[in-house]
Amino acid sequence: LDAEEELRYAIAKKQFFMVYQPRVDTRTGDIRGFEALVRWQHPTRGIVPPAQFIELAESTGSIVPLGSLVMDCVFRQIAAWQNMGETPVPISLNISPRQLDAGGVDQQIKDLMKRHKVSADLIEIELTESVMMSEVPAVIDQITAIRQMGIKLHLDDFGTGYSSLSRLQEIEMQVIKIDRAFVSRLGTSSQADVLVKTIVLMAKELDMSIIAEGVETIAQLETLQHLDCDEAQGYLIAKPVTAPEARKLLQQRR
Ligand code: G
Ligand code: G
Ligand code: MN
Ligand code: NA
Repeated sequence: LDAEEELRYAIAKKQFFMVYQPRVDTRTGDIRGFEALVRWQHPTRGIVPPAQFIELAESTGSIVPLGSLVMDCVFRQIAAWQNMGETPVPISLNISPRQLDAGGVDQQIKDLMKRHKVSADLIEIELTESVMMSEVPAVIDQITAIRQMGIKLHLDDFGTGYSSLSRLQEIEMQVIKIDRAFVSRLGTSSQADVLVKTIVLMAKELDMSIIAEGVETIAQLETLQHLDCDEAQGYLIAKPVTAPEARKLLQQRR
């Protein structure tokens, strides 16, 4: 099998599972939500991270059935936590440009919400700047429909693409995630600090909340508290963990 066939086979066999990385209130440390991240449970290679297959999935179109698998898994998990009586926090899903190009993502989410009795405040969607800058009407329509369902939109990897500020306002995203490239440079130069400070101020001005990604040190977290950044995510707080571990974190940390 070549890589493309192998991935298609893996999707058909559902060799994937989700891990969950918490994001916390910068001041209190309380868990405010989890980001769902896909992993490939490969029969011989072990656990394969998305860096090794998402690009191929996108270029071959396999991201569409894989994305469906991911959404299904996440909604099932939320329903399971609800049925255990767990006080829920929102779970965010990454959606690739290619999934929106294929269409129907809004309807898929609507159906899953209904089937699993998951309310709009428990699911959030992470989109990159390139998606947000799309001029394709069908893509814009899906994003608008998702937002109108009451689902919060995160602008992922902020600062790495080309967001136009006017477009930011138009689309009405609720959350900005500052890319870890900026977070990792915090404290190394006054310039890096000013950059993050400016992004935080801009987010507040636009009435968006702000999450710093890739927080790895206490110094970075303290700087983010000082800059009034709302939430933090990263290895300092927790690596992505399995669903049972995520539940344990939730019971300990809020
Ligand atoms: O988990 P990890 O940091 O290795 O993820 C790397 C990247 O892969 C993330 O930045 C994210 O954009 C992408 N990714 C992870 N999980 C998913 C998923 O379920 N769907 C999509 N479309 N992308 C994902
Ligand atoms: O593009 P996206 O933001 O969805 O990517 C999330 C990815 O970043 C996940 O694959 C996750 O494993 C990784 N990640 C999460 N926290 C950290 C961190 O503190 N440092 C680094 N280097 N990577 C992180
Ligand atoms: Mn993300
Ligand atoms: Na990111």
